[in-house]
Amino acid sequence: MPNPMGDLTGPFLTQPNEKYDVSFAGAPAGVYKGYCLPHVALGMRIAITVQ
Ligand SMILES: [Cu+2]
Repeated sequence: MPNPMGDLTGPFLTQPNEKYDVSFAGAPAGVYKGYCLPHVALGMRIAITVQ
């Protein structure tokens, strides 16, 4: 991950159970915080823990 402070973007999912994969291979262990752009005004946040 060359720019861990940049946007982590993905496809816009609109149907239940849709998914996409993101690799954190090689990323330092820690908690990576982010938000859901369509719902940021509603406070939707994420935290991904890399162990
Ligand atoms: Cu959302």
